[in-house]
Amino acid sequence: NSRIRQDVSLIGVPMDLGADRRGVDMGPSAIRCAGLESRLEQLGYAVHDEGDLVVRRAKAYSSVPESNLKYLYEIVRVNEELAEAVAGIIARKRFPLVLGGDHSIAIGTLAGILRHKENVGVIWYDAHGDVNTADTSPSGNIHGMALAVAMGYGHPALTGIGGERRKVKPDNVVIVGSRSLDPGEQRFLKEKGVTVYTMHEVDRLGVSRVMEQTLDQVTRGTDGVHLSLDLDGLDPKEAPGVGTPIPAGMSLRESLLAVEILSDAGVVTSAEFVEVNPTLDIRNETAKIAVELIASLLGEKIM
Ligand code: HAR
Ligand code: MN
Ligand code: MN
Ligand code: MN
Repeated sequence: NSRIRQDVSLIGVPMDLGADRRGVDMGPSAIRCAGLESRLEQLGYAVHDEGDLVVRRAKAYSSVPESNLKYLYEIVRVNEELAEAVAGIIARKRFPLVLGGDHSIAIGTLAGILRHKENVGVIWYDAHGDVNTADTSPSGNIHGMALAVAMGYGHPALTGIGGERRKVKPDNVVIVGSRSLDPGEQRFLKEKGVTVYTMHEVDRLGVSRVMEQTLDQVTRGTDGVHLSLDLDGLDPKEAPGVGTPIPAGMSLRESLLAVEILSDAGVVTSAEFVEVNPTLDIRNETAKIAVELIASLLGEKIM
């Protein structure tokens, strides 16, 4: 198999504030219940479970007076902690595997990674672009802004997470599987020159070409590759346990192929699996899919 030659550190982030919808905070628990740890141990990994970060429940709806950003300061606090934790895991030479939680946690994950890496390549597997800012967001939900923030665009409280630090360069980002991009996001992505393989390109080129081209892009001039996989990238018929399902998505087979291609390339240095919402799921199927994808990413083979 193509195992990564590192121990794995698991960290859960029971965050739902970025989605402004309860349930996705139970994602880490559901993914653990689906047997993640034993599955990785069967693959030969030493797994260090760092536990879950604490996310304080907001007493009442809170947004910042001067903008529509919901739960800004608690999201900042948790992401600061996550950045610290991820940087520590990398310092100990382990592979960081972050379990969400809503996608706003990618801000902290990437901030932690960028303490150690100059230029990280990012594969954003998602039905959405998550490149809104307060001005373009239709919802004020920070999970729809995470990728823009990682590139340095957004409210200073968000872009400042992790201190004065490097940002992800637009040229090192590839979005795969998108089929719901707000008008402001379409403009942003064109303006910054981010590579986007929408479902249209996936259907035309096929997953294998898309992933090969993605790999070319994210490894050119980078010193690591982060996979940020939003389970809503998959078709909701197969992965129903997500808060913002969009039809006509990546199939489970296509998604497995995508992570297998990444595994074979041996370039992924960190990963996160986000947006599993067990309250919307059917018999924990979406969490089980997350476990299948993680196992394949980390080298599990059919034979
Ligand atoms: N684009 C919409 C917004 O910004 C919806 C984004 C939300 N959903 C996610 N992110 N799960 O991938 O509000
Ligand atoms: Mn997302
Ligand atoms: Mn999404
Ligand atoms: Mn590059």
